[in-house]
Amino acid sequence: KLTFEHYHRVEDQHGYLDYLAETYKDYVTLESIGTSHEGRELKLIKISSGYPNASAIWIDGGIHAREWIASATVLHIVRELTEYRDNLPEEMKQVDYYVVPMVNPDGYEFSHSAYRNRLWRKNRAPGSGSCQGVDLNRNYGYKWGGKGTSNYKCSDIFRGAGPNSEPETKAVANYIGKKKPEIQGFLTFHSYGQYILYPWGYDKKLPPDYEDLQRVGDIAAQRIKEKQGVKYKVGNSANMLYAAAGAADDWAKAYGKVKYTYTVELRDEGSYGFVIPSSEITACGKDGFEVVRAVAEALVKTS
Ligand code: 0X9
Ligand code: ZN
Repeated sequence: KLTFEHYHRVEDQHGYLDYLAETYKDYVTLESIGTSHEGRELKLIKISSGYPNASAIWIDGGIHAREWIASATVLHIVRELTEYRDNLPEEMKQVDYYVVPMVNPDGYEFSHSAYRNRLWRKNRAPGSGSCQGVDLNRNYGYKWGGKGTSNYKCSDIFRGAGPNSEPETKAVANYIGKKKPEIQGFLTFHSYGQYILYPWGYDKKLPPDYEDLQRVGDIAAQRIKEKQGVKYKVGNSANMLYAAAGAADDWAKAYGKVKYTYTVELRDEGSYGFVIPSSEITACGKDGFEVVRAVAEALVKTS
């Protein structure tokens, strides 16, 4: 069991997933979708609705090493979907969930290894010093190499040697590709800034169905505002933040054909930034839950 009062190391996070699979055998299954550069497992937990033709939502976190709150938030959501399943709104019980709480275990562990490494962002692909690692959120194969990326190894936004060159990226892309068209929601959790962002991110362009994406994002943001008292801004990635190509969200939308694709930037708005204290995990977990709920409702309504 996990406490949600602290950030947990990868081993403990995996232990929690094992515990859930053991305890809720009838609807929870675990799978390893690949291994990281340093050989850590990329664990996926599937939470099944039990309905044969259910739509599914993909949820991931921890793609950026220093954004500790992201994987903690995803685990908090997983807890709501399993241990507190009886309390879920009906719509949320009617979709399946594929969840990878920790996409970048090597980077995460590195950011725990010494204080000076706390702000590590990339994975741990071979290299030396800061010239090691690839920004996994610049490594995906849609518009790879475009705006907001670098081909300089030492950069924090190094895009890697080629599209999906990294085992972590490849694992996610392969899996989502395999589950097409079942997966109709894609949520990737990051920090910080309090944004609910939708594609495209590679440039200031909007997908044809952007009004649906804006509407569902607005519903989530409004509920977060009402229940949690904090504001999340909803909009297109490149317009609200900056253009950055080769990110997971654009890939999911373009190649995965996932309609409701969002990048969620959790709390805060900059006071603590990446080093947000663990006392905020529960609050962020609830914020994230509302985004999942809004997407689940949209899927159940339109199916
Ligand atoms: O730059 C990123 O990868 C994300 N922000 S973060 O501060 N967590 O690093 C934003 C990604 C938004 N999506 C796209 N630009 N496609
Ligand atoms: Zn991030």
